[in-house]
Amino acid sequence: MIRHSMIASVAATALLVSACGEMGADGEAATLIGDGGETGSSLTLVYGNDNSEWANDGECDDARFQGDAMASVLNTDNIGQDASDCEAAMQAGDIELNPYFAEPASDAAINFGDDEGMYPNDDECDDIRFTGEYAPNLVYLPENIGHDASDCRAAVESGEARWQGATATPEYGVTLDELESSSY
Ligand SMILES: [Ca+2]
Ligand SMILES: [Ca+2]
Repeated sequence: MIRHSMIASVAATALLVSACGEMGADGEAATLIGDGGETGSSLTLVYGNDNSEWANDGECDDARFQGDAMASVLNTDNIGQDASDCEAAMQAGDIELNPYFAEPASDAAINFGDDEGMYPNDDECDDIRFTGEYAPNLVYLPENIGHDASDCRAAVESGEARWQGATATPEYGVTLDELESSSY
């Protein structure tokens, strides 16, 4: 799988999160469970690169995370592109993985969340944790992570959408730069 080869190649900048490991009593949010139906295995969380325009500004701009060291305004285009800031904040204990990105043991175990996002019930899965052929045409907002449950559940059940989870190289959809330089 693409994700596994990618993980191997960037292991040097990665944080190993064990499903039963060192994150401590409140480590549930950062616990990842291996895919392929296995439980109790570990998965490597890849921070990615520093290509974001907000890299190295002392705040984590990657919407996969949450906590005190997060930037106040997030944008999904920065997922996987603010590695140094986010890794430093994680090591300092100032951020954690948003629990919505924890790897489910199976599709049946996905926590779809609720319908409190910006675009519920419009027959499009607007949560960047999922992808599919439709994804390049969507504008993803951090506000929809875990908050477009009915649409995304239906899309997964129909096969239109699939889980991409905490990958550092998601399908970003229409980015802000593209929006600003076009007539979207
Ligand atoms: Ca940053
Ligand atoms: Ca929707």
